[in-house]
Amino acid sequence: MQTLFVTGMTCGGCTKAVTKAIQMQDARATVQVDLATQKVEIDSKLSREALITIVTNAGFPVVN
Ligand SMILES: [Cu+2]
Repeated sequence: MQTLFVTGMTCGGCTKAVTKAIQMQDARATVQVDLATQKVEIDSKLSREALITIVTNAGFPVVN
């Protein structure tokens, strides 16, 4: 399980966009978004660096 803090997510559409962007690279990834805390928990074979790149490219800057 990897945790990213992601800015700019405001609604279910953003949640879906982040989830889909990750699942395009790893179809079996599970993604859990908490909009209130901007925390995204990801269970995936992808590296942390890859996940940060994917989420950032989807339009949501990653804090750490
Ligand atoms: Cu949204």
